[in-house]
Amino acid sequence: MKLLGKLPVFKAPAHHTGVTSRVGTWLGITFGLCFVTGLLSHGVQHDWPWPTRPVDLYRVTQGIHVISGVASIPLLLAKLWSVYPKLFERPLIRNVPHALERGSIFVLIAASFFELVTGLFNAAQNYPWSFYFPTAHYAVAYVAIGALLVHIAVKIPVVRRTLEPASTEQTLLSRRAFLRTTALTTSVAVVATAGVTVPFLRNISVLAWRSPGELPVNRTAKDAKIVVPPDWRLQVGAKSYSLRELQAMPQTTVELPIACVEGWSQNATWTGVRVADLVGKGDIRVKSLEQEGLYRETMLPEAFAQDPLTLLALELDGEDLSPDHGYPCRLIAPNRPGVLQTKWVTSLEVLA
Ligand SMILES: Nc1nc2c(c(=O)[nH]1)N[C@H]1C(S)=C(S)[C@@H](COP(=O)(O)O)O[C@H]1N2
Ligand SMILES: [Mo]
Repeated sequence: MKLLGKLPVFKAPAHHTGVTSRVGTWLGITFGLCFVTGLLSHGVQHDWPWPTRPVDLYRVTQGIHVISGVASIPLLLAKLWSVYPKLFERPLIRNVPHALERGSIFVLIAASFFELVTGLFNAAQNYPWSFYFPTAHYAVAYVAIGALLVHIAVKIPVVRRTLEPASTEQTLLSRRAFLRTTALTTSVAVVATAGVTVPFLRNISVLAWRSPGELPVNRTAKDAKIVVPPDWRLQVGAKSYSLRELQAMPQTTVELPIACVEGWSQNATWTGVRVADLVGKGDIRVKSLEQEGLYRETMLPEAFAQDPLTLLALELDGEDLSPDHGYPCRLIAPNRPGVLQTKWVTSLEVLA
């Protein structure tokens, strides 16, 4: 046994450090993309400066966030598989640097699993936990990326060495096979889900959690307990407008996507009154008829409020808004996350 163990040919190909390095490099890239786009998404939802153009920018960054997250799952599993024997190496701890390295790996694995699992459940609109997802997902992202940076710093010399060509033809081939399988699994995972946000993949994304065609609904009028009073009027500062009065104002039609933070996105045609025609200069507080719920009101920065594409929409795809899409009126603005496209709007208030 001892003798065989020394022969490289008999070493399981997947457990070779060359494989670990390569899969690790891919994983580093998908994790990096996921982290950066996640930070952006967090920023947009927390009043960081964010442009109104290109109109699809958030759609793209959030699409990359979810797709790179999905790709990371098979890559992480392949990576763990390739280092699996090492995780149980004895002695568990050799010295202080070794202890630190092992500790960071443990943190890295735990945090990565937490991020990928919570992210996946969130994308599937399923919240089987009691903590508030965005805060936990955001905080643990820093833990994961911190541990990853330590891990990369420690491993760079090994990665450099092992990315060089393999020693024998046979190990080379079997390692390639493992890498190819990993790449294939990752591609399948991506293609199977990316249709939620990439239009031309819609029809082949069998696992996409949103069906193609209709604009999806995240929170229905019933879930939000919306009751539109018969004498509903839109309140804008001291003024107010009935639905008929809004319909009688100059109407604008725009094509803009809803880009949900949960990853799906879809374009639609919206018709309504320009917000800039209703309010004066300044940031705007947009309130809805919803009594509770995190997205019942939002802040619309001045650059968005004054943008000619930003509407208080009365119609979706040429028909009156349905209750679920925000009847009597809803906000639609360019390059804004779905959570901030407030439905069932009841007042606009210019903030000083
Ligand atoms: N008042 C209110 N507006 C809301 C929400 C909400 O919960 N309450 N959900 C938002 C979310 S998360 C998304 S993705 C979009 C979806 O719009 P749609 O249902 O018309 O597709 O509405 C947004 N507007
Ligand atoms: Mo959303």
